[in-house]
Amino acid sequence: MKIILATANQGKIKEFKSYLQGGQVYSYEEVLEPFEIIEDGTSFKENALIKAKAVYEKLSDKEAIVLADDSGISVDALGGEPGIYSARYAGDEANAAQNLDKLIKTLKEKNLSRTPAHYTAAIALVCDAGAFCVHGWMYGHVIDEKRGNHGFGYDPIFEPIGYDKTLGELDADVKAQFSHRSRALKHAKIILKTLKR
Ligand code: ITT
Repeated sequence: MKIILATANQGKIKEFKSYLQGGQVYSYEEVLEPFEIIEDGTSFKENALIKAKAVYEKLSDKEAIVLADDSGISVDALGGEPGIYSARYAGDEANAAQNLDKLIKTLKEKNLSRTPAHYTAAIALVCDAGAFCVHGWMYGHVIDEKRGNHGFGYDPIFEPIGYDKTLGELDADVKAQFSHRSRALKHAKIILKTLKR
């Protein structure tokens, strides 16, 4: 089973490759010339499907399955922000560190030192049998300071429910047990089995 990941995010690629051990898993940049994908959907699901379809269209190997992940963090006290705009929170060209710093700054401005938040992942699968999408969530709190450097993106400020440590401080295998991405991937694996790939 050849799986092509329609993501350029190195943190996601690392997690997918570890969660899908045993399969032939490649990032799309390993098999295609780089090209821009415009994520103009209004939900995680729409954006995940846009990315997976864009990559599948360019592939010459139509037997492959493309997986895309659109994800983000939503803070209840900020009305769900940054949500689907998590990758662009500090501006269209912003990097992960700038997005994280902006969220910390916003939390401090609102005196939110520890407040409920959750991650969402929509995983789209596109192959010759059609297009599918599944979701996973991870609930917890965000804090207004960075702790630890494991994971990526917003992980240094996110404490999963039941932990007083951030994902930056916890080992990758702890995150793998209940992350939004691994939960969505459990559903995706059922579809992969049904497709007998
Ligand atoms: P691709 O579109 O190429 O996949 P991207 O980083 O732009 O890469 P998204 O549009 O899905 O991906 O944005 C996801 C944002 O949410 C991005 O800022 C991530 O850092 C953050 N994020 C998603 N999952 C995360 C996780 O498990 N840990 C930390 N941050 C995460």
